[in-house]
Amino acid sequence: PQAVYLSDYTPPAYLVDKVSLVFRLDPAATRVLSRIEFRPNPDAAPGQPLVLDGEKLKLIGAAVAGEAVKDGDHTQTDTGLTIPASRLPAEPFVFEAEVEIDPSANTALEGLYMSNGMYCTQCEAEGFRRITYYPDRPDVMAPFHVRIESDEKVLLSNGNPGASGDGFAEWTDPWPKPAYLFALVAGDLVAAKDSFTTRSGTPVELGIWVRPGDEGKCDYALDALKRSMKWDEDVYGREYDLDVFNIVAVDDFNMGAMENKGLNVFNSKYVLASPSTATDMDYENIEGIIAHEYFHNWTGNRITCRDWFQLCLKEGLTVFRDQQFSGDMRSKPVKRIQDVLQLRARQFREDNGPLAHPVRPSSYIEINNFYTATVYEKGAEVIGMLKRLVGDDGYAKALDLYFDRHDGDAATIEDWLAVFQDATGRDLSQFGRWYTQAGTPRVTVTDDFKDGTYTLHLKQETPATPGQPDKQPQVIPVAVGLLNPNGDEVQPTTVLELTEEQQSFTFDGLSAKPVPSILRGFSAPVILDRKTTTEERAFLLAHDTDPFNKWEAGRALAKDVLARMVTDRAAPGPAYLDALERVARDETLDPAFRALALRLPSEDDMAQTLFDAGVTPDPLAIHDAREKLMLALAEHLSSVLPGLYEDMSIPGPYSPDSKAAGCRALRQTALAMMARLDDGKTAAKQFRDADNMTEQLGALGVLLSVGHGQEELGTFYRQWQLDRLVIDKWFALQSSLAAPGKAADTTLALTRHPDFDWKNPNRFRSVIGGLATNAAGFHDPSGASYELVADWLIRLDPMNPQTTARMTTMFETWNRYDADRQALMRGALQRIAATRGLSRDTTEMVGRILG
Ligand code: B3K
Ligand code: ZN
Repeated sequence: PQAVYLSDYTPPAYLVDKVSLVFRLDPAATRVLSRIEFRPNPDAAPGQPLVLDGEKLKLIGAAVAGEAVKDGDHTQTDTGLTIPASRLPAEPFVFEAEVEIDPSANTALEGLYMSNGMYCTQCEAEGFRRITYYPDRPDVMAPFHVRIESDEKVLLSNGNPGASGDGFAEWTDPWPKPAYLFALVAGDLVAAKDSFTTRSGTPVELGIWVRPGDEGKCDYALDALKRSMKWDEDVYGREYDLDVFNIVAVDDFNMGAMENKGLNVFNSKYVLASPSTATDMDYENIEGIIAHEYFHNWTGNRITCRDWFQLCLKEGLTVFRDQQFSGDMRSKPVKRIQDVLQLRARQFREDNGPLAHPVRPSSYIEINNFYTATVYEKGAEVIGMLKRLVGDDGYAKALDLYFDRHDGDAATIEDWLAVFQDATGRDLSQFGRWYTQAGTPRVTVTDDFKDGTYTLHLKQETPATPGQPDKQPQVIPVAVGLLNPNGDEVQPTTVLELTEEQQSFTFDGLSAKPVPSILRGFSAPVILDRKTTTEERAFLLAHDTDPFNKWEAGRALAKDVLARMVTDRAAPGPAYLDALERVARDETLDPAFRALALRLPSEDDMAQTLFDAGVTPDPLAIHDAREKLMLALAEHLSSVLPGLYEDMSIPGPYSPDSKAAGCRALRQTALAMMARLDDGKTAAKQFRDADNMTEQLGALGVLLSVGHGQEELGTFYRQWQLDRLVIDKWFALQSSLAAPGKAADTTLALTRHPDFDWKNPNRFRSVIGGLATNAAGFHDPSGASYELVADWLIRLDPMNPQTTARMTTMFETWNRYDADRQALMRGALQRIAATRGLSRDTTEMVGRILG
């Protein structure tokens, strides 16, 4: 397969002034009639052929300027249609085509496909070319008019509704958009409706479209949508710009959701919620994803990307915005901690392995493989750093300028940085390296104290990554505060700008050597390396005024303890246990924060931490140590836990609000520890009594993790067998919590369950992806799990390359492990690579992982 390079970018030869489409829907033979008004691009070389993308299309007929295009007038390949310049008028012209497509055969879930008998589309990144011939690239933007002809009850597309009647509906989207934002949905749907009036007084009709029977599960999503619309007005000054905003829930979907203009399409998992079927985490995800897709209306749709290398322009910024929103709706510190946990679990992991790539990559084979944690989450961190460096006012000015200057544009990262330079006067040339250099910088800190002056010596180093052996220093905002030995803050948070490879920063007039609190709020996506003592960590856990670093101190303590348990079989010492007891007892702390502080680092996180420290991680030893630490902690806290468990129970009906969810999170943490002492009795009772999914599923998970719960699994299944989303949880729980030696067999048995509908991405991810989160089970020394996963990826690939390719990342950490596991993992990957007819998506991923 051919790679595409950023450096090869050329502007489109033809621009589009208007698109009109007619869809005659039929499951196996849908006709798409297109009428496209083209005009030569004044910024491109003249006299070029018209190159249209098109895949899996049956061309019925085409015409240029009203004249049929005959054989020999054009070249048709399986990737598109080219009409030579000699056949094109020099002036604007109309291209028309009729094609036939087969949605029922579309298992890749890209383009127009069917899910549970309903028609839906997914066009980002390059799915529109499976609908009709078109210049399928984001820098070609045009208004669309769509007519859908079908007997389906509900016919939806982008923009505002137009004429409709028996068997047809028309939609007009006045806002120029790239084809990847096109959407069409048709089916037997019902809507939960509401409305929102924008701040300038324009009413917007809101609809969430679901299958009949699900309309009662849309309240939370609707509420989250209204809060998102209001927030974007209040915080970014951005109003919605159409008469309607529709969301459709779809069961078969390759990812979370899609921001199509005026018609978002969602994985039903991120829309539907009721207290008895959705967990607190589901509610939180729904809120965040509804917001994310809505915010794309300005950051992504009104201003889009010039080319797919600029993906972080819309994704990094929109993630940053949804994180801000969730922080405002819930607890800012807790949200920050959760985001950093995610960043480390997904992005640091990626950055440390063979798939490391810059936030703005410079080449790709399959763009769908670059919707990564680096583009999204590190992309958001980069914006957080920009904001820190230019200040809140600078950020606000820059964003206003961005919207003013680029509304309607397909923009680049250079445009984005220029806006910040112009609005604030700050030179951002060095900052630009955050977009082009891959790898997680390591910042090493040493300090000294003399005559009242405290000095921090900072050193940065970014490791080599694939294709990038040498790195330049980046500008790293390091937020620092200083505490007196008595616990008072003597230096409030200040941002040090580390721009050189090594730099020292001094603080004068101190009466004693302070305790530094470094990288407050996780002010940069780096690994902080500083030799320190258990006492100092316990001190910061007790006294730091920065909630992130307070949590971080506890986390570092836990990691130290766990590492020593793994490497030296050391027992957990009192410093750690006492420090956590103080957290557990501290009622001034937010329950959600306490839950996070009491939770142990994940096994995968520990594997990475040990690997970073030069130790080859043994997943079984890590699992064992973590279980032991959990037990030690439970024993140490045995007098606190029952009270905590009781205090955190909330009377009255379930409410998904963040305060209640925080109490339940702490209660769940207590329950997990108590199960180590009472053999799961409290959990079994909670399972029986639960009136909401958070507590029911929480109890079931705890039971499984202490070797019980078989009976409850049966009860749960019988109760929920008709609810797909709940049964996904039932599957995921079993593969992710199976005891290490039983994980492969358990997962194999699950794949033989009659409800294992492997063609449904959610179900496949629950079972096979669940095994990936079971670190000790996945890395079974026999290699049985690796083989099982490889078998299933090989089976899924011809059906659904995108989901298959994404899931190969289960193997991205192979180079952390011992020689035997490395050989087994590489063997599984090679077997996938050797599969005849492997998709280019999976071929690219496996090739990069093998290196
Ligand atoms: N933009 C979509 C992701 C599309 C993925 C294509 N493989 C969802 C989002 O980030 O909002
Ligand atoms: Zn997005």
